[in-house]
Amino acid sequence: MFSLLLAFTALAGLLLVHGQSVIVPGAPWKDTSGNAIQAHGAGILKVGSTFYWFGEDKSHNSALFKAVSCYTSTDLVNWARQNDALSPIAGTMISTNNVVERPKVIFNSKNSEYVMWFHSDSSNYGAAMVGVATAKTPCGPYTYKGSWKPLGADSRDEGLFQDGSAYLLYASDNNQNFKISQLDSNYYNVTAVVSQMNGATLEAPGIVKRNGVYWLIASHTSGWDPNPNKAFHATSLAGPWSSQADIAPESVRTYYSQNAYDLPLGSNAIYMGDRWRSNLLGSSQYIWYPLDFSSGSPQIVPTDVWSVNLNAGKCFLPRAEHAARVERASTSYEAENGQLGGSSRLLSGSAFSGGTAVGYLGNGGTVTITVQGRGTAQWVSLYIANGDSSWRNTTISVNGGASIVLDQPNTGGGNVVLSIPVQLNLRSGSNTITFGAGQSNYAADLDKIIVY
Ligand SMILES: [Ca+2]
Repeated sequence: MFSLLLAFTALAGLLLVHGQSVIVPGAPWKDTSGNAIQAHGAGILKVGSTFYWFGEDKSHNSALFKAVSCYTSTDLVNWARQNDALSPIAGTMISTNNVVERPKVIFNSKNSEYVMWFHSDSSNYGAAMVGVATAKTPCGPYTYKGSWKPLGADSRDEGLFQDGSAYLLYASDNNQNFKISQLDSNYYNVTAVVSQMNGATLEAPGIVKRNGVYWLIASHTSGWDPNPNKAFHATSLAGPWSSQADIAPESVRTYYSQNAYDLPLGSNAIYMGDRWRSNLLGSSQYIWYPLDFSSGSPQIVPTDVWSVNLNAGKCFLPRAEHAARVERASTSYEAENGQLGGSSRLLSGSAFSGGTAVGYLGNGGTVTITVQGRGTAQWVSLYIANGDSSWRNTTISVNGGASIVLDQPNTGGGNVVLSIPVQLNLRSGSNTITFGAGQSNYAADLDKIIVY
């Protein structure tokens, strides 16, 4: 298991003005300059003690190419934006009318060169190519070498894996067959398919090697919408690959995310996914969770607020059930124990904590929950159910103050619960938090909240 110890300093440092110390999946992530991190479809490269995060800049809320961004961090929490690693070139396959997705970078020691591979496509995803670019420094800027179909076949979602040699992992043949192909010694092209999973319909691949076993983690194909990502294992990259296994309960659709990268950490790993928001792509969020291998098969540990001890190679999980271990405990409050107002009412459901949630919030229905605060800004996770096919939102008012609006994804069913974080300023001692007031639309059903 992951260490369940919580360093006191992890929460004590929560509000450092000049640095965050915790990872909050699904929150708006800011860089060290205070701007939204734009690095979707992530690829991570480690050079010395520095992590480089490459990704798609979707600040223009479009799938078309704007830039491959490059961020640096030494703690996986505080990220500084550097120069763009790759920028559009008119008249090529990386123009602003093209698609550049899922950039991944590896180091080629033979040429002392960083090599970036990405999904290179036309605006209608009909070209289905890989693109390659190179640089002498991690953030580049990279020099574009070209785009093509590897070995003449489609390549859309892709990743790279290094294990002595390097390999391209990619969705091929109209996303029907999944392939792993070896790269040449320069990492400029592929040489041969080493494994092919026919009919696998996999996207968004990553591989983690553990104790001689290769674990392929990938989603299936459902466009921007989430699906239950799966794990496959083999003792050789050439296979045979196992049948698929769950990395999370199927109903939660990988906690509304799609795999982007899987970063080894000690004997476990970190799952790094995207919560795509197709109609507002730049607001797509990052869902990073500990990936626990202790059961023998990788399992996401859904943790609202957590931290990483890179020296120990461990994730720290300040979960409510372990609150007794920590001085600044998180506390769970059932919504049904709050004060219902207007047309809100109790809902029964086996997925709800205590078997009950509060529904019909918004459009005249409210619930007010009294919580204890520490006199500072604190993370609060809302456990919600939204059975619609689209997102909802809720107003939140603390101690009767001005409301903020928190977006609430569809959870995949009215009896499927996901947690959504928000940071609220709480005073020391008792606070009231009111949900759903002053909005004409319905908010998601509220099961409980956890105050961290
Ligand atoms: Ca409840």
